Amino acid sequence: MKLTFRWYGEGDCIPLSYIKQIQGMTGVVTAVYDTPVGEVWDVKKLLRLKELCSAAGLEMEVIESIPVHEDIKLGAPTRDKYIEAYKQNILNCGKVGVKCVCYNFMPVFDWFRTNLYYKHADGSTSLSYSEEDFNKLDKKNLRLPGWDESYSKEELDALLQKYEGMTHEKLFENLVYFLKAIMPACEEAGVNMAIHPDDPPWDIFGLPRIVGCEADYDRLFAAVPDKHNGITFCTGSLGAGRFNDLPKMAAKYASRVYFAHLRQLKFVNETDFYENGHQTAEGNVDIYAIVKALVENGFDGYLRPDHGRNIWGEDAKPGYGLFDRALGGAYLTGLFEAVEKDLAAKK
Ligand code: DNO
Repeated sequence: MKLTFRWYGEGDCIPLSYIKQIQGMTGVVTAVYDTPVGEVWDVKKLLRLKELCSAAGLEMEVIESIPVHEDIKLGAPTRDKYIEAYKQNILNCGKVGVKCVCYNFMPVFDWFRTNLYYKHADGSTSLSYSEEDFNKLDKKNLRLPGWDESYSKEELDALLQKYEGMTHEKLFENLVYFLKAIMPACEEAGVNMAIHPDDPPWDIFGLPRIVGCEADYDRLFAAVPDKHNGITFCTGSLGAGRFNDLPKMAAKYASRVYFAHLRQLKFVNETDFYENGHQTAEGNVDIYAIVKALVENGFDGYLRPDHGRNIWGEDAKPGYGLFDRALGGAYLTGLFEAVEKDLAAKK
C-alpha cells in the first residue's frame, strides 16, 4: 500500500510541505486542471507538477482524473478523436512516472451530494445527502451544490438533450469501446486505469449509471479482462448504496483495486447520510473490515484518505481539508500496519 493525498495543484491552499509532514505519506494525487476536457495536456504542465512534488519529497504516481469527454460516453461519431487525445495523455503521464489514472464514466455529473456544509453537533461540517432535498431540486433548472460553475444553463440543457434515450446497455458498450481502445496505450505507458464508482451508485436526473455494484464490476471485467482495467474502490460512493457489501467486494476485487479512496458515511435513516471522520465507529462503513479484506487478498495499490470533515476552524474545499484527511491517513496507516503484521504472523 502507498499512502497518498489529493492535491489540487498550485491553486490548492494546502502546501506540499504540509502534506509531506503527514507520517507515511509517499506522494500526491493530482491533475492538470486548466485544460478543457478532451484536449491533450501540455507535457510542460505535467513536468512542472512533478518537479514541485519531487522538490517536496513526494511522488506523483497517481492522476485523478483525466476526465472522459462526453462524446466518448455518448458514443458520438467524434469519439475517436477524443480517444486519441486520451491515449496521448496516458502516454505522456507514463513518461513522467505516473502509474495509475483515476477516471469516471458518469454522464454529465460527477459526484453528487445535497449539502456541502452539513453541520455536526461538535461544530465540524461535512458533505451530506438527503432524499427530501434531492426531491426538492428544480430538475428543469438545475443548480447543484458544487456544480454551479461547471456548465451554463444552455450548455447543461443541450448536453442533457444529447443523452435522451441513452440506456445502461449503450453506455456500457461505450465504456467497453473506450477501454478496449486505450488498453494498448496503458500497456505501453505502464499505466493502470482505475474507474471511480458512480457517486451515488444509482441513476440520477434520468441519466443511467453503470459502475455501482458487484454485478457492474463482474460485467466490466468479463468484457475487458486486460490487467490495466482496474478500479478505484471508493467506500464513500459504493457505501452510499446500502445494497453493497463493501468488505465482500474489497476481497473479491482486491487485485483489481489500483486505488482505494477510504471514506466514512453515517446513515441517519434508510436513504439519508452524512460523511464523517474515517474511523469505523463513526459510521456505517466498516473501514477495518475493508482494510482487512484488501490486505488479505493481496491489495498492492495506492490509497488516499478521502473527504472526512472540516474541523478546527479550517476553511477548506468541502471534503478536501488538511486536518481530517491527515487524521484519516494516520488512522488508516495504523490499521494497515496492524492487519499486515497480523497476516505476516499467521503465515
Ligand atoms: C470526489 C471525487 C470524485 C472523483 C472523480 C474521479 O470527491 O472522488 O470527483 O475524483 O469521480 O473521476
